[in-house]
This record gives sequence, C-alpha cells and structure tokens, in this order.
Amino acid sequence: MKFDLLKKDPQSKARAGSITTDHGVIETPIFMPVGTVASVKGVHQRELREDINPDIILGNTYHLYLRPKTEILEKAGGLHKFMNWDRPILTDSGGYQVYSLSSNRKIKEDGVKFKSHIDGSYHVFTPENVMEIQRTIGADIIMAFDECTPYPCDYHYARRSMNMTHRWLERCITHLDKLPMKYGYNQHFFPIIQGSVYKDLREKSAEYIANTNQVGNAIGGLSVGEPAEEMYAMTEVVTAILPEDKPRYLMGVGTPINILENIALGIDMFDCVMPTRNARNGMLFTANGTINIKNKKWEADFSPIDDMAITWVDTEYTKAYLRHLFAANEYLGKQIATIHNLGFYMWLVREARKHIIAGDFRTWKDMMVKNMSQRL
Ligand code: PRF
Repeated sequence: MKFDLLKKDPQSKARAGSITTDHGVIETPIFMPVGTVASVKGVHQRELREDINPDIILGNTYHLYLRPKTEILEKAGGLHKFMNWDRPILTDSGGYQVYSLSSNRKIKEDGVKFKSHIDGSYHVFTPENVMEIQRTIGADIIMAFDECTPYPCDYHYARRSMNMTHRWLERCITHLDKLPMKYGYNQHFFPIIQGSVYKDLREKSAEYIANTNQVGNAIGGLSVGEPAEEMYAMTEVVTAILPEDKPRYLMGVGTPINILENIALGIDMFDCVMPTRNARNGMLFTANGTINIKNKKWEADFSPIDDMAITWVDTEYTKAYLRHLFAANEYLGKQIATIHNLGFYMWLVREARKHIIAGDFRTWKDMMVKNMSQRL
C-alpha cells in the first residue's frame, strides 16, 4: 500500500492524498459506504459502481462471520468475488459490533464471548481468530480487534480498556505476521486508537498506535453519543501525534458536518451507516440542509428531489412522488433515498478534496457547514 500526500490546506489541517491498493486507488478524503452483510443496503452493485462510484466500501467481520460464515466466503474466493465488487474493501474487526449488537457478551483478557443476534448461538472473538477471519474474508484493509468504550465511560474503565486494546493489538500484529497471503493480493492492517474522551488517554493511545508503525491508523471510540465538540477535541489531540505520511481513518463518523469538521482536523477516511440508514427512514441530506421527505409539507411539491442533480434519481423523481412512496411504504422509496444520500456523501468528500487542492477549503467548509445546518 502506498499513501501519497498531494496537498495540505494552508488554513486548516485538511489534506488531499491517495492510497494505492491492489484493487485500485482511493482518493482521500474519502467516504466509505457501509456494506455490512456484503450488500450496501438497497443498492445494486451496478448502481454503486456507476451512479455512486465510491473508491472503497466497508464490510463487517461480525456480520459476515455469522452469515454467510467465513467458510462460504473462502469457498467463493473472498468477499470481492462473492459480492462481485472489484474495487477496494475495508472490513471492520467486530470490535464495535460485538458490543453494539450481540447480547450476553463477556469481555476477558483472552477475548470476547458473545451471543449471536441472529440465532442466539455462542461465539468467541480473540485478536488471533479475528485476524484469521479477516484474512479469509479478504478485504484490502483489515482492522485491529479493539474494545470501543461506551459514552459516558469512567476514567478508570477507559484506561483499563485502552490498555487491553493495546495488548490485543500486539497479539493481532504477531498473529497476522504468521498468516500467509490468501488470494494473491495484499491486505493492509490498521491499528485503532481508543481512550474515550480523556485527553491524556488519547495522547497515550495515539503514541502507542503510531509506534507500532503500521501503514495506516484509525481512531475508534468516538461518535458514540458524546457532544460533537468533544469528538473534535479528541480528533485534534490525536492528529497532532499521528504521522503525516499515513492515512487516518475516523471510524463510524458521521453527519455531513462532522465529516467536514474532521477533514479540517486532518482525517482522511470515514464510514457511517447514516446516509443509508437515515435514507430508509426518509431523511435526505442536501447541500442546503436535511429534508424529512415524510413531512406533509412535500405532499404536492412537484420539484425535483434535489436541483443539484448529483445522481440521476435527483431529477428523475419529484419530492411529492418520493413522499408518496414513503407513505405507501414502497421499497422504491428507500432505494431512491439511499442512492440520493450516498451520492451526496460522495459529492461532499470529492468537493472537499477539490477545495483542498485549490487552496480554499476553509472558506468553502465554513459556508457548507452553515448551509447544511438547516432543516428544509
Ligand atoms: N472500533 C471499531 N469499529 C468502530 C468503532 C470503534 O471504536 C466505532 C466508533 N465510532 C465505529 N466503528 N473496531
């Protein structure tokens, strides 16, 4: 993997770069649509490729391990082949889903025992088996097994958890070293910073993670319910410590505004279920703010979904029609809204990149944040 830093914004810490993987180039800053169970919910691979056009998508170890199961992905020749997606993929380690989705989980030094949210069966994730599972799933970028602490989290728990995440990281690295390449292309490993909302813990964790000298670095444990200002403060603390010449990934973030603010603080990669999940609930993101398409206000509004026409759905359909589809609970409504939102998120990060390269990111970002704060 190669990371080229092309431009740094003079008025913020924003950067434009590119990551080269065996499945293609990822231009940063980037947003990665979430394809939890080997599908970006409601979107055909063809639409994803041609209409939304992301450089990389995300899959989840926790879900894929439980269903279709690692063994089926191995027989398919890896996730790319299984789902027919030939661009880069990143898999999260389960270090978040195991806490947010499973029940009866018991966290011990060795690993986490948990109960499947699908059929109630018991399983164990350890740093070692999570590396093996991710090797077999076959993503281009694979993540360390960590503990994502909840918010709020008391200082002593956060410190103990962070230290365990660091010990787990050593085990991930040692074990991954022993696992041979599986499908003829390279897989790259990112460690994850934790430390909740405590500055000294975040500093310690960032230093620890940076010292492991991996090809990229991630920040976890944020966007878990803390106020946005606390999230930005933590991002700022860690980006000051992380090396400049490696990509930085802020996990599970966030709203369009959160993304622009974190780009300004030096983040290169993002993922979030928000554009897809909120689309299914009738919430549309636009450059002028958010729209709740279920609102009666749109009942007889025959204007296009979005004049900006980022994706074809924006002008193919009217607001009144999309509102009707939601009122009638038609699948098509959720599909249209999903394409719109993902198209908007991709547009947002690509515009950010253009403005970083042009040198006026800060002014553009401030204007966008103001406009996007509105509710239409
Ligand atoms: N750890 C992992 N995945 C994650 C997170 C984390 O802390 C978050 C936190 N926002 C999202 N996804 N492994």
